[in-house]
Amino acid sequence: MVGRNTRYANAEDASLDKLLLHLRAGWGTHWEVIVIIVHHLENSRSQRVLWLLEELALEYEIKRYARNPKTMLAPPELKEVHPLGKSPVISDGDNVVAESGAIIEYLVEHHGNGSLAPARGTPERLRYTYYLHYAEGSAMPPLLLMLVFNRLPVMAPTLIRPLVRGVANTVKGHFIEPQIALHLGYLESELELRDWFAGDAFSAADIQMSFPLEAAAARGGLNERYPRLSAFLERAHARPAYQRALEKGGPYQLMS
Ligand SMILES: N[C@@H](CCC(=O)N[C@@H](CS)C(=O)NCC(=O)O)C(=O)O
Repeated sequence: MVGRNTRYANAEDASLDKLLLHLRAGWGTHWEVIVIIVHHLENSRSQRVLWLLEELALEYEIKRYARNPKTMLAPPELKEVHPLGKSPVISDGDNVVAESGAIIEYLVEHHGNGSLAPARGTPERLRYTYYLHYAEGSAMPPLLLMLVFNRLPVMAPTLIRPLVRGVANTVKGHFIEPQIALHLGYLESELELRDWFAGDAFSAADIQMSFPLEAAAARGGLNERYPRLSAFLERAHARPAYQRALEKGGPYQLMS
C-alpha cells in the first residue's frame, strides 16, 4: 500500500503504486504521500545522503542549490530551510533534519527497515555509532583547516601573498599535515581486521566515512601509501547505489 515514503523494490513497483494512488484519489479516498526532500548543495556532503537513499531504495526529491562561485558558500535560500543554511538538510513531512550524522541516523531508523545498521548491543553497533560521530567530529576538522590554509594565499592581497603563503605552509607542515596523517594511519589500521568500518558488513557508517576519506584523497595525502583506505574508497565507489546517486546529484568534485 502507498504511504509515507513507501519503499519500492524497483521502479516498476513505484510507478504502479503511484498509478493506484491517482486512481484512488480520483474515487474520493484521501491519500497523503510525503516524499523526502534532500536540499542538495553541489559538490558537498549532501552527496552522502543521496547515496544512502539509493542504498535504501527510498523515493526522494532533490532540491538543488549552487555555491557562490566567489565564496563557495551556500546560497541564502538554504537558510529558509534551516537557520544555518548548510547542506545537507532534509525534510520528511514536518521533520526537518540537518547534520549529516543525524540525517543518516534518522533515515536508517525511520525508513531503513533494519538494514544498513548492525544489531543493537553488538560490538559492531558500537563501532557504527562511533564512526557516525567520528567522521564529522574528529576526521573533518583538520581536513577543513587544510582547505582554509590552502585558500588563504589565494585570497590574500597580491602584495602580502608570499608572506601569507609562508605562514600557511608553516601551519600546514607543523600542525595540519601531521594531524591528518595521524587520522589516516589510525583508519588504515582499523581496516586491517575488517572490510568496512563497523565490521564485515557494509553499513551507513561507511557512507558517513566516505566524505572525510574523499576529502583526504582530494587534499590530505590519501594515496597508495594507504592501500586499505584506497581499496575502501574503490569498493564504495563501485557500489551501484553510489553510482546512481552520482548520476542524480550532478557534479561532485571536492576542493583541494
Ligand atoms: N557537520 C555538518 C557540516 C555541514 C557543512 O558545512 N556543509 C557544507 C557543504 S559540504 C556547506 O553547507 N557549505 C556551504 C556554507 O557553509 O555556506 C554536516 O555534516 O552536515
